[in-house]
Amino acid sequence: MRVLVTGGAGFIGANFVLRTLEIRPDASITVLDKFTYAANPSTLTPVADRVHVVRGDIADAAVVDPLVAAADVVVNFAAESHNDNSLADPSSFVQTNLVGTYTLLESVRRHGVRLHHVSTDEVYGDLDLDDPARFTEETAYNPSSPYSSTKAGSDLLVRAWVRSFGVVATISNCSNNYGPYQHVEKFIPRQITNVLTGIRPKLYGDGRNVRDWIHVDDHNDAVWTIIERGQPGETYLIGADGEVDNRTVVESILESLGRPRNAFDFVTDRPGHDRRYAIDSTRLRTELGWSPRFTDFASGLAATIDWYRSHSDWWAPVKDGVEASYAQTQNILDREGS
Ligand code: NAD
Ligand code: TDX
Repeated sequence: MRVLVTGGAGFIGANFVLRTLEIRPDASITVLDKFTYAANPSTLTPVADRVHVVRGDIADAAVVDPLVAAADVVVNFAAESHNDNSLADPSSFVQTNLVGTYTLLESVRRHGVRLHHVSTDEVYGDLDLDDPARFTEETAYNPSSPYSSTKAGSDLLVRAWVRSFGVVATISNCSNNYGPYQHVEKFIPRQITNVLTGIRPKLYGDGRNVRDWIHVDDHNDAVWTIIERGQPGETYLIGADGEVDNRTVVESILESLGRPRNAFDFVTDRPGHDRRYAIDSTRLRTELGWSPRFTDFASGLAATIDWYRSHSDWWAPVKDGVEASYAQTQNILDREGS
């Protein structure tokens, strides 16, 4: 199978490439990636001789078209993915998440190629902490941020191209991923690398917001399950029953690294901060037979902490810049709040 992986140099896409080489050695992989700040070229260096890497933009039809024409399936991981960045400047989110997805859709339509579109549970908005409900495939879209609204828009484009033009596509909406090769702007790697570099972890607001954590390999195995067994035109939710509040995550990281559990700071909250996400993945489990392998978040987190501890060469070059940018954002939020 010839697989075009867009966004294959980012966190989840690169893990998808590495795992595919392991479990489907016959697959022929091409990566199309713009190599924004979020990509780390060194992630794919060890497999450079087994993957064809193209530097380019999913919103550039001239680049996209020949690559799509030469593929059996396109798996779209390419996106602007960080909520905090989308609050500072939404423009690249509109461009990549909406115009980029549109460009891919027009190309798979022209060439009759199958698409799997990777999306997020954030399209459903948030839940109260005490709400017994979880998101299902039937939950109404209600996104909160520029990031999640552009992801929601991209999903709706895919659905419309399926219905109006007969494009063969599936969509998955997954919960929060953790694991190796995640950019240090994101919550878990930020706090691990903060502790490793002598900075106190930073918790937004009251720290009680809940995320539903899933290991990135479980997400990517689910994506393969949907590519192979999913019904064209359908949406599948991916989650591993991993609800944990942010404060508990930070306390676990501190404890694992031998620091007092209270050695963190509360900082000004993210504007519009979603309270809780929770996925009901019954459909994926019962209809397609997928189940997660990493069912113990504590041990998955411990392995992730070990990975960051032993791979400072991967993250250290960008750590100071990320923290400088967060400090600037916090100053602005503090000024606006006072
Ligand atoms: P990431 O930011 O780590 O990686 C995104 C990749 O896309 C980067 O390599 C970047 O260079 C590339 N890219 C950005 N704009 C591009 C463009 N215009 N053309 C080509 N490449 C471009 O993101 P991630 O965390 O790996 O997320 C991948 C996908 O999974 C996204 O669609 C995201 O919405 C979705 N998702 C992420 C999570 C999560 O917890 N991280 C959860 C659910 C869904
Ligand atoms: O320093 C921090 N302190 C903090 O308390 C950071 C960076 C985050 N947080 C909180 C905000 C969230 O409640 O931690 C939680 C997780 O934050 P992020 O890592 O920014 O993730 P989130 O906003 O939940 O979105 C993630 O999951 C869904 C991904 O970034 C998205 O791409 C994906 O769609």
